[in-house]
Amino acid sequence: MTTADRKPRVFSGIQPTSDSFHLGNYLGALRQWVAMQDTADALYCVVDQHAITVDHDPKVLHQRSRASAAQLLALGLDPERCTLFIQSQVPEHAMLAWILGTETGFGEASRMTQFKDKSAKQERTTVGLFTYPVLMAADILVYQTDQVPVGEDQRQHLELSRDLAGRFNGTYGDTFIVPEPYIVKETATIKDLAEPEKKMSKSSTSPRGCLYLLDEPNLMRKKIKSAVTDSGGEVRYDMDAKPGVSNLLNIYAALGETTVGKLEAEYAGKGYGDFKGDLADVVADALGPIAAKTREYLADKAELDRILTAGAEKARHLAARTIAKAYKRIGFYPPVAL
Ligand code: AQP
Repeated sequence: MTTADRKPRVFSGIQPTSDSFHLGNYLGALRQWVAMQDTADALYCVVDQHAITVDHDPKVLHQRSRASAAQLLALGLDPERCTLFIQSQVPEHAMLAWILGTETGFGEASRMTQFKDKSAKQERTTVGLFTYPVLMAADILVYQTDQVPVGEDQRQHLELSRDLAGRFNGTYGDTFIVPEPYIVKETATIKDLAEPEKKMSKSSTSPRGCLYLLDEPNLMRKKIKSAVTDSGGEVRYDMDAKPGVSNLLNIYAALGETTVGKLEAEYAGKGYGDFKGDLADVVADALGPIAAKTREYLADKAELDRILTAGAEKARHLAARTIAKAYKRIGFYPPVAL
């Protein structure tokens, strides 16, 4: 079957490295995941194998993988319309990562900025953290993915995936689809609320900088109201001169389903106080219900795990086809059936 005969294949993953996803994850990626269920053949994955590239506690990792899946369902992923699974349940990702690692230049991998950032924060840096982008390429290529909805911070890794697909195809013959990034410009990088020159991240240095989807609505309101804004009281979009207000405008436009231009007109002549107060309500209304829905999914662990196992079986079926092709191309014997 060619790409023209089928819906575009979409794949993306998220790490279970915190108890709750944050607003950056949601607007940068997860909202697109939900929307693309209807337009694409979508596979979404909780990438627990990526999560062990930094220090972790096995028990906590296991709980967070399940809690991550529950949040994804609470956000609107529907197992009838997409394939949702846990990465480690599909060993083909790691099988392909080994092959792709042998195609990756050491210098090429050394240029990955996420490795530089994350290794600087760790006491102990591992080969696994270094080869993270190769595993990510395998995640994507093993499903013959057309589009990958991610935030801007993943663009460089996506480029590597494209390069590896093209290189393998050129050397061994057509094997992989070369994937395209799907990055929504307006929400490509949601900034930290306390330090708007940095991206919002769970490793924020300020407790008010990162807005978690499972925060209590009142805490969400407080975080928005105490967000760093800029000098001058004008609600105007200017990412260079007014990064704090511009970030809030992007968040408001995305969650309030309006545009930055309309918001600028609406708040002309009004101060930051009114603007932040209204945004606080928009955020709390949009995200507040997620916590209760997540708890509902977590209340029936057996059903949740059944959904994930069914997703992994579906995913594995597709991944095994690519592995068979790649193994043949590279000169391996086929994997034996159990
Ligand atoms: N601030 C952001 N703006 C837009 N998109 C973002 N993403 C992450 N932060 C932002 C996107 O979320 C998806 C999942 O990424 P991840 O698995 O790397 O998530 P994370 O580990 O939770 O990201 P953090 O918080 O940024 O981690 P640390 O603190 O470890 O660096 C991806 O599509 C990503 O682009």
